[in-house]
Amino acid sequence: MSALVQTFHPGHRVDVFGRIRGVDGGNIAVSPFDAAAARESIQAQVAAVLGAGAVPFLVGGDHSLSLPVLRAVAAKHGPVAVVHVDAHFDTSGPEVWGEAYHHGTPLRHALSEGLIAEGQLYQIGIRGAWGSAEDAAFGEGHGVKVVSADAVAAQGIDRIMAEVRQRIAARPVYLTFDIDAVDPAFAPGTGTPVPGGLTSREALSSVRGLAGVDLVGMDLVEVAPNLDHADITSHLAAYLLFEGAALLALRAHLPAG
Ligand SMILES: [Mn+2]
Repeated sequence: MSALVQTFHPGHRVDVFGRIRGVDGGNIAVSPFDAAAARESIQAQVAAVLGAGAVPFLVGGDHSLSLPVLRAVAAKHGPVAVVHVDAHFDTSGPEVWGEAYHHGTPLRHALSEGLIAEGQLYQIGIRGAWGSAEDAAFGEGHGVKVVSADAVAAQGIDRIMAEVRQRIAARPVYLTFDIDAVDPAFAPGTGTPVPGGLTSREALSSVRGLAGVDLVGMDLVEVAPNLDHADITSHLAAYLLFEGAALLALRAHLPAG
């Protein structure tokens, strides 16, 4: 992505890849037939990245990816704060299709398994129609802080992220960014588009607004290049990952190398 994104961040005034070293770890090999085995493979390979002292950044792929990653992250750091930018809660139960594990359920399992610190899930960009009034109940029962896309428009993303940052304080934080949080006008290349979402500028600011936090991992999921137009969505995804890398650079103490 270096051809798309130069390395100096003008907002933070930091040369991101002068401060941190990044490596493309390639693809995680997973079974195409056995989802449980795929989750175990993902968890093991992310655990290896964490064990090497690196901060994993994952590019999906569907959002079911986040559960095994969070299992590995919590195994190292304990329960973490999670910033979840998405149109959807992703706390569905198995009642719809009879399957407990899919791209609509990773946050439900992460909460149930205690991978997320008490009161430290922040869901930003939520909107669209629900199955029923009960859709919000699971998160409410776990003290989830929900910021709708309308609230972002009304209050401003910078103010919202300042509050999130203050509540997270020194906790380790994992960022899971579903590209469908962004309005389909700015990110058409995704499987479950919902009108009324974040602008690309708000999306970038949602990550930039975490400056100073202890980021221990990130994923960027649900990009579907086959549904994209003129690489709009892929370019935004690359810039969102760059914003995440900039968060690491801000806290890096390593010399360039
Ligand atoms: Mn999602």
